[in-house]
Amino acid sequence: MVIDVETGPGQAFHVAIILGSQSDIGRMAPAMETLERLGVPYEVTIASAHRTPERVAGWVAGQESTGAAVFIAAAGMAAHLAGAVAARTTSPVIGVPLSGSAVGGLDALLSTVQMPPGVPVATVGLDAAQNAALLAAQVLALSDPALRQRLVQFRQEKAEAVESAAGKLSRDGWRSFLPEGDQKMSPKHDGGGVSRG
Ligand code: RP5
Repeated sequence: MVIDVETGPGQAFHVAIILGSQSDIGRMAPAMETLERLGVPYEVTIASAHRTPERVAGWVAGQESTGAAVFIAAAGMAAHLAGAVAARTTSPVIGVPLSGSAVGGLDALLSTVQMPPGVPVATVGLDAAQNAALLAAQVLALSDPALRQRLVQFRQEKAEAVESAAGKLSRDGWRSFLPEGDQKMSPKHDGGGVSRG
């Protein structure tokens, strides 16, 4: 699948996303959504470092030849995928370790982050699909001022959400953030804070 958003002359680079399994799509959806929101072209595929190693190699080579500037590789369990991609390209590779295993994703985290010297993988947090997309977009923005401006706007929206939450807190109190049924939480369970309001 190729999503080509606002690509014009001089903007041929794209982000190449590889998922270890179709079972990873739900956790990685925020990466695709974020790239679309930022107007960043991307391609996405499924290939496994263990089940289809040749497909991984062929896809990475194909992506390099068609203008992939950054790779995002997401996998769970013994997550060798980001390392396998990094072994085949000198472009930046962002690894996303995925949770969901019997050990809660610690296996994927260590497999992705602990690369041996010489073949780096820029690892984001467990299931941190949006951060992977933002980091990839920031790399592309080094040579794309319009994208950089969209990233600035994205940060501004995040800041406004914090300002809005802080305003609600001082206006309506901390209980207003709790679900309806929990708003009468008794003082012994409220963390012991002293209210001056
Ligand atoms: C990894 O193994 C995949 O990235 C996935 O997170 C995990 C389980 O894969 P499935 O058995 O669901 O295909 O390679």
